[in-house]
Amino acid sequence: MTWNSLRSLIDRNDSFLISSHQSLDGDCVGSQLSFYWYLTSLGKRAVMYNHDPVPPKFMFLPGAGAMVTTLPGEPFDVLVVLDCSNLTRLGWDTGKFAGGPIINIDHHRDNASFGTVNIVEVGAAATGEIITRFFDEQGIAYPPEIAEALYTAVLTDTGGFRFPNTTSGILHLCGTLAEKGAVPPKIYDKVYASNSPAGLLLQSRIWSSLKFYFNGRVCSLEMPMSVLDELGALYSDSEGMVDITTTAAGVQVGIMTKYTDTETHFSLRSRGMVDVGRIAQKIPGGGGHSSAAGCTLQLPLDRALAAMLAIVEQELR
Ligand SMILES: [Mn+2]
Repeated sequence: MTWNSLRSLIDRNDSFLISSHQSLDGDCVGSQLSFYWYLTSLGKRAVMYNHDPVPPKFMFLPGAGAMVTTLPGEPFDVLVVLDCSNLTRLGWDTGKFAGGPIINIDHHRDNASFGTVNIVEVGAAATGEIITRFFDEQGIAYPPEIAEALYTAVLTDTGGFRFPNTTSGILHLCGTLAEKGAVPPKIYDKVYASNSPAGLLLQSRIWSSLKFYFNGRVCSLEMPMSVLDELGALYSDSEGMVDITTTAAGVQVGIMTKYTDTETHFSLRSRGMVDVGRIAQKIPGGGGHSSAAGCTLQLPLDRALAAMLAIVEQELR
């Protein structure tokens, strides 16, 4: 039923602008590449535009070089928003699409159902999972490079098959993607073994900030944004570090801050006992999943961290 409304909206229109949330992750990139392929295979005009550039580790995916960070001047019939819970999180002004058709495909539970067609499955491990099922259930045959893009989406949103969303269903789905041409060790190598020297130096600097709170139930890391320029490292070089904070025995919540003099961003992780999505939602603009979420406070690090720790403390077991 839902697929029908998606397909008929696509059939009725000719041009599509595809976008995802700020700070693109593997699910954003893989979902966009697969949906872009689908639309262009139908003879539609499509552009992938995002507020942020593709992180270098995802540039191995064929077509990633076509993703742009400048909003094209020409009009589009339809806005396609993938893996993004609301229009604000896109990070760019969607005003010119107001009142027009919007396709919204996502798995974030705080999705605002802002689309004309909303395919929001909070039980899906990744937006790439939803798109894979769309292709498979509709008999849409895709080439190996699209299987690779979709596999990357699922791999990264399951934390490399570590998060609680790693179910037998998702492993079967990835098996299907491997049969269709995704090569798991190649993709693992590109996504998780692609550190630059500057990236490793950045990580060593961030590790030196490691702290524990509340009898070891909370673990935190800190990254001043100024260190990126100092070391010639990229924001994305710190990705995944917050996931390691919750590998210490006894840690219930992992926190990573990224801060300037006036603003502190929090990445939050849980190993299951605490719902960090609920914590992030207490901050305006914050949100995410129960095991991985984020929010930003317009405060310097010390005051922001004190405020966050006070909220987290109430949720600890
Ligand atoms: Mn996702």
